[in-house]
Amino acid sequence: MEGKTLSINDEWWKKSVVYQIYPRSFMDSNGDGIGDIQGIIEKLDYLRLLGADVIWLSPVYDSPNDDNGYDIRNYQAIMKEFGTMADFDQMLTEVHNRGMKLVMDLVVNHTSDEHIWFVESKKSKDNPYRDYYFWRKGKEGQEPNNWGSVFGGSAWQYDETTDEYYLHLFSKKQPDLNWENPKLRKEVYNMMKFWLDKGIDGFRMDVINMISKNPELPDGDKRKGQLYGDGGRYFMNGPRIHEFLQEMNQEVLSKYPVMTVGEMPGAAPEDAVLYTDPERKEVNMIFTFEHMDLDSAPGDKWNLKPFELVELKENLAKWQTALHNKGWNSLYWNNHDQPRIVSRFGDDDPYRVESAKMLAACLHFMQGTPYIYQGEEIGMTNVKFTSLDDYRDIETINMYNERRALGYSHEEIMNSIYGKGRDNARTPMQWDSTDNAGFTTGTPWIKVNPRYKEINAKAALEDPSSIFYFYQKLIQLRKEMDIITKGGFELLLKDHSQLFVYERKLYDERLLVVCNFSGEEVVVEDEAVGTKLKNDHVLLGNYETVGTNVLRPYEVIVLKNS
Ligand code: TEU
Ligand code: CA
Repeated sequence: MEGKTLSINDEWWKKSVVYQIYPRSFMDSNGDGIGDIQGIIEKLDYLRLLGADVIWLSPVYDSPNDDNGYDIRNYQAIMKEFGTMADFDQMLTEVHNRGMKLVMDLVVNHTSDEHIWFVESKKSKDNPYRDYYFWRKGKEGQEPNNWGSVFGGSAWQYDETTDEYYLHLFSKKQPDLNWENPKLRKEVYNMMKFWLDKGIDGFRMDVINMISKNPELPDGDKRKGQLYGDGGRYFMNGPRIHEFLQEMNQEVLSKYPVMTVGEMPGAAPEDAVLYTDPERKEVNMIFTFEHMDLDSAPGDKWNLKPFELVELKENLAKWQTALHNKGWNSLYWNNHDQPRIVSRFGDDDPYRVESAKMLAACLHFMQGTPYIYQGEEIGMTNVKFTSLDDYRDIETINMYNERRALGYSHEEIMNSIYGKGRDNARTPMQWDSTDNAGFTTGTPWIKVNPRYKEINAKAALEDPSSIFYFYQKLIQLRKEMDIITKGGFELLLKDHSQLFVYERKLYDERLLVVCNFSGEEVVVEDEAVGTKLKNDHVLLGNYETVGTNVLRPYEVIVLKNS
């Protein structure tokens, strides 16, 4: 595969829709309660029917699962709970046989502490692998700096063997790799080629804008009441990030017809222009977190704040405008780290179906590559387990224990978990109304959301007006209508607190997207929009009857000017 010349249609990812699989929760084929690769193979026809072009597969590599696979012990072996390398090879062939592509998760900001590189590195200060990681002496008996870990506590772990601390921005079992070390970078590039030479079609790159740290590792600013400093400005979008990404592109990616998406917490549109400008040969697109932080108090996702539609519109419009004809957007509401969007920005009862469709259309008519997270296409909702024992996510459990120690009540903390816990997205995929939603014949590793009786893929496939077929239509339109992938974007009624209205334009074509983000009827008073609602041709709606300028609860209407 190396040395393939790229042709103009190598921007295939601009017309593609990506479906994210979180393998642990997708489909269990052998009754051990854990999703696996054979289970994925069983469901590929379902994804083909939906129309997904690309599958983004969350990590399936050998891992002790401290962070459900985002702590990798061996990059070139398959986690035994998920199956074997032969299973993987079979899955890749089956995906390609259906005309779909497979993008893998590249987690190279850190490894597991059980990775051979770290096992060696911690043995002694002069071990050849010592500077594959960040080791520092403490300061006056304290950690080397005041950074906190994303998963709670300090970002430094003391190791008495060599009387030094190692850096872990995430869990203690996820030591950060030192990208300043060219030998480490070479090892990563060789690993990437191993997977690309198998024929995979690209990478989603985990917190990839964290791999370049400010070499001084300075203390972060401490917010009032916070135990640790926020080192974010010293480890996100760091001094050598563009150099590293361009080197990775030069050494590896440029040799394959692949798609890349960088997960970039803390990246703003002006960063994204640099990361995704095709001339700079870094990545094709990035995941921003800005729209996912709008319902959090600054700096702490667990302190809930109601989201304001005006802020959401402003943010998404900013990204559409900033990257138009400069770079490329990813478009997402959901993933394995985020609560389910229908419970978050929609209404999971009684307007679950209407709001799920409205949210889907609002996103899919924008410019960029849309990502559908498993279960989003059937309107799966958040879950409320009463006991912490039913939760599995290290981030959630650490936060619970930390806040209990700080005097927060159980109810307060559970409310934060109901609103923002990552396990909202990790309850098993709901395939049908049989036990455990048809996900497993065993005991699931995490409980199934009790709403599976009404919300499941089988019911969706049997209902022509289901959310599933609405997504199928959106995916199809993206292929048929160049205006969706190429047109300009203009936000209308920007101060309206209930309506999200925008226009796409390409030459003399125009699409008008009118979304009611509220559970009330809303009259469109704006004359210009009202006239278009009356005269333009309705392309898509989420109510049986055709809309007027009185938008029903969570109604979306998409109109074409010709
Ligand atoms: O997530 C990066 C990340 O910052 C998120 O963990 C986010 O900050 C957090 O979930 C807020 O709730 C990536 C992976 O998507 C995530 O699953 C991993 O836990 C993390 O990196 C470490 O690999
Ligand atoms: Ca299994």
